Amino acid sequence: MALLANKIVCITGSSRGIGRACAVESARHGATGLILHYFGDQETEAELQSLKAEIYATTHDNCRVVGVPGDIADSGTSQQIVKAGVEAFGRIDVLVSNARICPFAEFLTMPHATWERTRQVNLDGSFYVVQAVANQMKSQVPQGGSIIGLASISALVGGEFQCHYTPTKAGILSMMQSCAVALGKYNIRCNAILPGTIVTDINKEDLANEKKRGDMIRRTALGRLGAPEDVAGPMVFLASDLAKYVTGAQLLVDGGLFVNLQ
Ligand code: RM4
Repeated sequence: MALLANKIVCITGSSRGIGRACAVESARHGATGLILHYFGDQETEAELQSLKAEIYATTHDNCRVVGVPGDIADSGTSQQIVKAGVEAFGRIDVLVSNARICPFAEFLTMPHATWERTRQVNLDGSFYVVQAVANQMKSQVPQGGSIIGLASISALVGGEFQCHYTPTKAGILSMMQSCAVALGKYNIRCNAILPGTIVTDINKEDLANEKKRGDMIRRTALGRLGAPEDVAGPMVFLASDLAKYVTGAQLLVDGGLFVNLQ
């Protein structure tokens, strides 16, 4: 079933983790163009090359990929993303605003630079790319698109070493709600995905602590932590026309972590 047939999908932070899984799943679902943003250092450059190879090897033949490097905290990167996307494909149907960082840290001793960088990447970066792509979606014919903000279960609950990070996730959820209201008249839908604990590079160190890992697994109703692929399916659904009346929604993708009090 090709839910994204002929769609042009743009993903920030696509070289690894959830963004990467979303890229592969979009191609599998028939997307014909992928605008893949990545950070642009040596490591993410290599990751993007392997992602491209994976997409070309494992999905359909007519999916073209355009990579756009840059720091998402810099608003110029978002302008570049739109420019490269429109040059290659003429339009953007789907935006997955995904690029995030979470340097786990104690609150009381946290350097302000950690707070600022986390806010700049997660929240400012989201604002810039959502605004830039929404302007493109407004001006294209046919008008409209689907914007998906990667928020988190952390938009709803706290974390001892995440006092800088959880406010950015709450902010992204709130941004999607207000953008849904602001952009509905342009046929642009905006929704938030709230992943639970998904095993990626972002929490590798944190989950290396066996006790913490075990505790997190026990809290899920499904008895396991998430994989990036677990988030990609719901992303495809929200991006697709199956979700054409869904806007301003929040979708927890957490294996039942949030509801499990006791
Ligand atoms: C999530 C949640 C997870 C953590 C990631 C980094 O939103 O807090 O448990 O691993 O953030």
